[in-house]
Amino acid sequence: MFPAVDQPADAIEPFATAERGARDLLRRLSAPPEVAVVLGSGWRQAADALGEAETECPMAELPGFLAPTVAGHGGTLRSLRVGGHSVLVLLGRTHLYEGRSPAEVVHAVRTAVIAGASVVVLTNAAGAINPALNPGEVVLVRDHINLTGASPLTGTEPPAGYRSRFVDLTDLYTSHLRQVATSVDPSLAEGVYAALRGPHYETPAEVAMLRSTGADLVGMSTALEAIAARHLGASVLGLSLVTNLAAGVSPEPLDHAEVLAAGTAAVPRLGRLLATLVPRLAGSSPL
Ligand code: 8IG
Repeated sequence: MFPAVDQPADAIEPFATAERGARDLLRRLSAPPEVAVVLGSGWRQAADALGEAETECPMAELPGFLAPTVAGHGGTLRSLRVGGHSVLVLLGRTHLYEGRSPAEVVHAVRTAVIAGASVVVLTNAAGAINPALNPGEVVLVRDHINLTGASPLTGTEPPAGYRSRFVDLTDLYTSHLRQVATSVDPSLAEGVYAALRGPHYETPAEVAMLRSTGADLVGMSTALEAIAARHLGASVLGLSLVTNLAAGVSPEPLDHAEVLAAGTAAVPRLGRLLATLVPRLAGSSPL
C-alpha cells in the first residue's frame, strides 16, 4: 500500500503524530489535562466563562496541527484550572468540509486524550430536525448517526498498545456524563445527532429522511472526534447548540448570518453551563 503522493507524512502515522503532539503539549502545561473541551462554532465566545487561561498557544505550534489558513485564523489551545481541575480548551476545530482527512479532523482530540484527558466534551452548533427543539436551546447528544462516510480509524491498524480499530460504540456519549449534565441543568433535552459532511445544508427531502431515521439534530462535526476519543478510552459528552431549524422544518430558507446570530445570543447561557458543568465532569469517567 502506497500513500497518495500529496499526502503529508503525518496522515500515515496518525497515532505517532498525536503522541508527538501530546509530548509537546505536556511540556507546556503545569499538569496533564483531565478534561478536554472542544469549542465549536457558537461556543467559542463562551470560553472565557471558564476562567483565566494559564497557558495559551496557537494549535499550529504543536506537531500535527494544521497551519492557519490565510482567510480565517487557526485554532487556539488554552489550558486553565477550573475548580481545582486541569482543563484543556480547544478553541476551533477542523472539519471534513474543509477538505481535511479524518485523521486531521480528530488530531486535536487524540492529542488531548493521549496527554491525559479522560473526559472529552464536544460542543457544536446544529440544526434542529425534531420540531420540538428550538433555536437557542442546548441539547445533550444521546447518540449519533455518522453519515459522513468517514471514520478516524480507517487506514493502517492502530499501533501496538492501542485498542482494536473495531471499536464498540454502545453508550458512546456516556449516559453517566449525560446524567451529570442533567443534574447541573435539568432543562437540557437529549437527542440523536446526524453528522453529514456539508458544507451545504440539507435539502428538505434529506431532512425528512433524517427525521424518519431517528435523528433530532443535524450538523457537520463531532461524530469522528467522538469515535476517536472512545477508541482511546475517553468518555464523551456531546453538547449541541440549536441555531436553526433544519431545512423544511421551518418554511424559511436557511440563512448563515441568522445561524451565527442565534449562536451569539446564546453565549451567556453557554458560558454559565460550561462553567458549572466542566469541573463536575473531571474525575467522573467510569471507563
Ligand atoms: I449551525 O441545518 C448548523 N449546522 N448539516 N445542517 C447541517 N449542519 C448545520 C445546520 C444544519 N445548522
